Amino acid sequence: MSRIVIRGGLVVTAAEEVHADVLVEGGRVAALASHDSDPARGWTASADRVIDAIGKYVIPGGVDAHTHMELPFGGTFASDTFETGTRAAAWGGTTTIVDFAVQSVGEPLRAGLDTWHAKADAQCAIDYGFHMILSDVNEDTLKEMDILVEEGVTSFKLFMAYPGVFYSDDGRILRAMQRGADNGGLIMMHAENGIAIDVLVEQALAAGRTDPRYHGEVRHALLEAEATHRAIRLAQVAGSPLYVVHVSAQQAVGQITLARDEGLNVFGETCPQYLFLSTDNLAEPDFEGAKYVCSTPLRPKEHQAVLWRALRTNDLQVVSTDHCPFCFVGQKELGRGDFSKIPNGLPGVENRMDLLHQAVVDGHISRRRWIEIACATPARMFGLYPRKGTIAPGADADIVIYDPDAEQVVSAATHHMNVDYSAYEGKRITGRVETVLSRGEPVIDGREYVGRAGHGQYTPRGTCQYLV
Ligand code: DUC
Ligand code: ZN
Ligand code: ZN
Repeated sequence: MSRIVIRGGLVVTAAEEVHADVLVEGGRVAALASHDSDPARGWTASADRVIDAIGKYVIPGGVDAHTHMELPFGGTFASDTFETGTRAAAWGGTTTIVDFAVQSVGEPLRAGLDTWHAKADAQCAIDYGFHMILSDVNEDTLKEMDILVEEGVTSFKLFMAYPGVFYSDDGRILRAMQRGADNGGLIMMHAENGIAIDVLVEQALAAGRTDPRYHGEVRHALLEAEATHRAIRLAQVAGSPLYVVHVSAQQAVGQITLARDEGLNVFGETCPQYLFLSTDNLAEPDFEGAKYVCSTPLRPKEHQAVLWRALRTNDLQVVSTDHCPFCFVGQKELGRGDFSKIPNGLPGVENRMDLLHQAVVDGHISRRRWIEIACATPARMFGLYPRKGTIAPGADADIVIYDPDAEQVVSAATHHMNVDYSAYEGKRITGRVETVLSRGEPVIDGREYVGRAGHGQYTPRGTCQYLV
């Protein structure tokens, strides 16, 4: 059994920060001991490998609970495969993703899940699990939900947006929530009023408002807040927990805060794009704004402070990426002259841990909160803790050696995602991943990729660990 010692770093988890040496045995964390204490010296003497982490942080690998590798959308596919996307994730210090398998209308859940297994099998550099997108709630698929929960697919995304594609009406949503209340499945909601949005899209296009910035205008913040409110009340009626994905509008945060103050099991996620980008990006000239088209959309800058505050006060609990990359050339360009044809989604799986470290440097969040919102809470929310999301005896040795002082400039020229632009091009960041272990195996070693497609294992999940 291989023994690795990570020596001299500051171990940061959601719970504490301690100068400790970490012993990894057989792919798991075996023990922590005070740096250079007698036991730690003993491990070092007998280790197969000692990783020097002096001056570095030793943090749990990131858990990105919201990615869309190879997602079919708007007549094209998200440009990262499971191979390229999980490799890029590792470069950015993420060691687990939870991607979304998609049920097509008229098909069983099983068919969608099998398709996503086939896409990911033997391709991934890091471990992965699946949520299931429910596009067609009916008697059969409700029964299938029970089976999937038993198998470790314990969360189901529903859409109040995208009529005719992923959309579910309130009755279907209520039924899925009632089933989730019974079987322990967590309902994840894309909360935007898609019926109203489609009216506004039609009106905008008819009036000649075709540029990317109108994507942000028609997807009104109040239509996110209204849908968030409705989802919360439907979940309350069903007696089910609710996880609202990609929250971007301050009015939607307000609805979640209210629900949590009422004691409801309502949770919220936001994404780096809503914390660092804004409608100013959507308004960039020469169709450059298309690079920033995603849904929910980017909001005016003023919303950012509300999102940061909600992350500090735990009104929002998770930062995931909603990684859904489309190349500018040939993909985003499908929407030249009609913003509604721009495939929705931004790349980011490689950038999340660094951007959130920058938020630590900038004083938005503490170091431990960084690890909490990016590692520990997503692991708990989606039934992966304590195997993932922390550094503790028995946990998988998914560990990142992070240099908090390194300077980097984000660029498509140097990133590893399979997409021809960066949403954060030119942004200066303090902090950088140096080495990444996945179950004790190096994936990134001193800024060199040493991983392999197929190392990453499918990871069935338990149910949400936050329910009260
Ligand atoms: N939002 C996006 O931006 N892309 C894919 C699906 C979604 O809900
Ligand atoms: Zn969504
Ligand atoms: Zn998504």
